[in-house]
Amino acid sequence: MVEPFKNPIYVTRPFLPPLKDFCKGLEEVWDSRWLTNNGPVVTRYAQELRSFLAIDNVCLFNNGTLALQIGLQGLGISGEVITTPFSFVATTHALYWNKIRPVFVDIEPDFYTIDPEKIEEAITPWTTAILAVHVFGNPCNHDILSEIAKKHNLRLIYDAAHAFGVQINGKSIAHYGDLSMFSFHATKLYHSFEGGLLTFNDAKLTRIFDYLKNFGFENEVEVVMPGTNAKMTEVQALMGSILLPYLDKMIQERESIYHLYCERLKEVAGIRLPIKHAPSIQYNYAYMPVEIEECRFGMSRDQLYEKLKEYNIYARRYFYPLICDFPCYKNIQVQDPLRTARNVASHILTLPIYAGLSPDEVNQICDIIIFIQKNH
Ligand code: T4K
Repeated sequence: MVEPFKNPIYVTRPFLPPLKDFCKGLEEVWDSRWLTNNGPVVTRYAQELRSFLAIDNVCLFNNGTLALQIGLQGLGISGEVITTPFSFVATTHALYWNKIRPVFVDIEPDFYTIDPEKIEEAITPWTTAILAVHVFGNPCNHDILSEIAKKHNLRLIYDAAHAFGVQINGKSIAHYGDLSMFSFHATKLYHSFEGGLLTFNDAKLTRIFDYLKNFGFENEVEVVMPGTNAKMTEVQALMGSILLPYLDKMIQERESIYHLYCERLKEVAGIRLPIKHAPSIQYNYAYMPVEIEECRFGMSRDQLYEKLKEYNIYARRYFYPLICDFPCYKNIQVQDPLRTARNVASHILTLPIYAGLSPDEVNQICDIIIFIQKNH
């Protein structure tokens, strides 16, 4: 017999710094009375991110969705963009808000990132870019994607919402493609309450993004483009800045949770664990996705998901349904049968993982999963 958790165990919980450190930082904000509109904390935080990522061009936003929307607009993307349906809906919303038609293609089965083999057949005269997602922090196959993008003169944009802290051969994933967007939402491994970051190599884009996120203001009396309001606040930047030195520790904690899950669940029939990354990839352990194979596990993913709630465990089915199946996108014609994406979306379950989840709790979650299976 296994006991349910007394308190709910969610798929994630935000990491928080010591409250006194945050309050100390707030004193500076209080003293300056500068709360938003590119204040001193945001400016300093942008500089910290530049050195942390070893990249010259960064632009901060109040959330990842607006960062991506503005990124696409600033790059002048239009027409059709090839993207993945296996993502959070914001990936496609950012296209839609730019009046761009999403062209959904399949994902590959091991890391759930866009399948490069499906891209060329989806290119039309209207295609202007590829919007790929480093889903769960798994890096896309950049070498092949950039080759295709170059060959067809397309922009390569990464939704890197999940990938902060990921490195390839010691270099941040922020360096890849024409543009990357990171989300600093509270549910991410690293956060600024809410927040978004664009990283890019073309320095000329900085001015455009700065206009677009601040109503297009050049100065008090000139508006040079119809921008919106997407600025990060001082308090958001303060949280981001205080948390940056904790990033390695947060990743290490998640890494041990991840390995503990793998160790405990490897013998359980019908649970497919994540595939190991190549040694060149320093992964961030952003999510703990497993696939539940009904015939071997003995119950469906949805049955397990519901049953876990009885034990106070709130796993999530990221990303089900596929974006193209939401009513607002159902009218878009999809040529690709999306076999892998459909299969993954109906089997995926993301288990709780966050800094602060104790080994005892992970063991209890695994005991409960095994118990549910045996007693079904
Ligand atoms: N692209 C991709 C690939 C993304 O995944 C996302 C966001 C974006 C773009 C857009 O970036 P942002 O504009 O959000 O910066 C959550 C997040 O809201 C969303 O940011 C994230 N992806 C998505 C994958 O997950 P929900 O609807 O699942 O969140 P919610 O409120 O159900 O939270 C999940 C669990 O986290 C809760 O059960 C409890 C826990 N939680 C949540 C919050 C907000 C806390 O413990 N504390 C909290 O403050 O979307």
